[in-house]
Amino acid sequence: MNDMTTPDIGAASVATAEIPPRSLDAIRALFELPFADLMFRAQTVHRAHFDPNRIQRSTLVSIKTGGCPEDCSYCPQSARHDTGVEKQAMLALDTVLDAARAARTAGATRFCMGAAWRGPKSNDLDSVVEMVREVKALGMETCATLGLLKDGQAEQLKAAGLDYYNHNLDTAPEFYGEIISTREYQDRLDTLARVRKAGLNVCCGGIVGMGESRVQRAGLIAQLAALDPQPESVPINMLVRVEGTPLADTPALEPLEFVRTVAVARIALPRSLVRLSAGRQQMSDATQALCFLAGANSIFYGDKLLTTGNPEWERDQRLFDTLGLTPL
Ligand code: SAM
Ligand code: DTB
Ligand code: SF4
Repeated sequence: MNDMTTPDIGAASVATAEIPPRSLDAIRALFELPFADLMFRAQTVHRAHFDPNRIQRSTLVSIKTGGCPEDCSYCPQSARHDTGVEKQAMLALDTVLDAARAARTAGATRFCMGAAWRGPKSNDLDSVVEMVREVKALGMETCATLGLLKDGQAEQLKAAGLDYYNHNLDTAPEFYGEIISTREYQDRLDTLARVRKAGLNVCCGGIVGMGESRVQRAGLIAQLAALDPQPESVPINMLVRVEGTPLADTPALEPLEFVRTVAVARIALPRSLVRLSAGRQQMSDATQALCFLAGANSIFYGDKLLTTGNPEWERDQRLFDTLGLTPL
């Protein structure tokens, strides 16, 4: 028999699918929903904008590793933390192109070049420009994550054929000071504005599991959702707790709380590619499957992120086969 007091979640969700919540209160309320209701809403929004069985794949390469002057407390590449990551000079162009070809062969459509800098110096940028031009010529989408950009640098990258620039807000403004002291939240927003003004696609997300509260996770999503236009790609990273970093002993975030965060991101950023990013190697297949169900439709693909591990191509292929997922 029908229980007439049960709310019609289906109709309500479809009706609200077109008006993404942006206020902190509305985003906080999503986190508080019963899990099944949250997942249903996220799937409904996801299906309104994407094929739910297709996943985009990006491969990362660290073009310049370690020795970074910044003090990001999660990061194994900061010179201030003793993590065993060796400082390395910039990779040669040929090495980068070999990695890009291997990623293309494995099925990645986007190639993301990361550098452990506060921001690129002018001669650094000349080398990256060359890499972007050549990777683009291989027929891949190009992405770079080089830190803070000065006026004119985003335009140089755009002219070389860069498609996306990744720069994360990392966390909520209220928690940010606990994590990083060498650059301000506003510096990040300024770089994002320069990237947008140059006509580049924006890839911007954050990290969870750094000891922030649920309200602060909502605060991060609210900041991302308030970017206008919203970022085309939104990486949601689960903190990789690296020995030697100040966050190494942070208690692990419950996997289902991570899934909730992905679902809320999907609802608040309905048209963005939401990327299940760092932390997949430490996740079960079941948790990853829930993240895809929650609306994640992109991953980092390849057995390394920048300095830490990522599932091997073969494991991801098996997971895709099991779940009936195909590349986007
Ligand atoms: N140095 C540049 C910058 O910080 O903008 C670009 C590279 S930096 C490593 C890119 C992003 O990687 C950071 O913003 C952060 O979100 C993410 N990241 C770094 N270490 C991480 C970790 N241990 N776990 C999860 N994400 C991490
Ligand atoms: C992003 O949001 N996550 C990626 C990419 N953008 C550059 C980096 C994750 C790094 C994880 C730690 C490491 O491998 O050093
Ligand atoms: Fe440097 Fe980027 Fe790591 Fe911060 S996140 S220490 S800026 S490489």
